[in-house]
Amino acid sequence: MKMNARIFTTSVLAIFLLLCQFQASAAAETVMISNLRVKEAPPAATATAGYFSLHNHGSAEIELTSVTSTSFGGIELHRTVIKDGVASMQRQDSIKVPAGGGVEFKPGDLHLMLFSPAREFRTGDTIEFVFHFADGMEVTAPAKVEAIGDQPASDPHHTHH
Ligand SMILES: [Cu+2]
Repeated sequence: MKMNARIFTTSVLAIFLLLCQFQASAAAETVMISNLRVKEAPPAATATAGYFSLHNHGSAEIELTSVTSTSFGGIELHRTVIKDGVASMQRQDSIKVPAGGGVEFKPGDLHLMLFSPAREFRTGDTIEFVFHFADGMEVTAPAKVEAIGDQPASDPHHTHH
């Protein structure tokens, strides 16, 4: 009887591990997070920002609800809005991405607001993030720390006025 119990336990564990692997690969095929980067901040900074590209290769809409990292005390989804020449940041509850679509988190637009860094991060450091979606899917992605300017990258469509 003791032997049977052990075989049973081992089988359950094996199936569980297989399921985890399946879920991980399914998520990786559906969601692609690329160019994930964190803006280098001075040692005393209480917050910095993160940027990335997200593409939904699945056949259904996905909804990014939160991003977490053990390297920060708190993370919010923000959008910078310019109204009457004044820039302000608005917290977003979630970001929906249609099937086959994508969204760009970039300077001057959508960004991750990263509060209370656990330590000082320097250019070249790697920080791990977990992206959480409304359907329970989780995607882990590494970010590179970079010196990123506050202004959006120059857009060739806007160089001629
Ligand atoms: Cu912000």
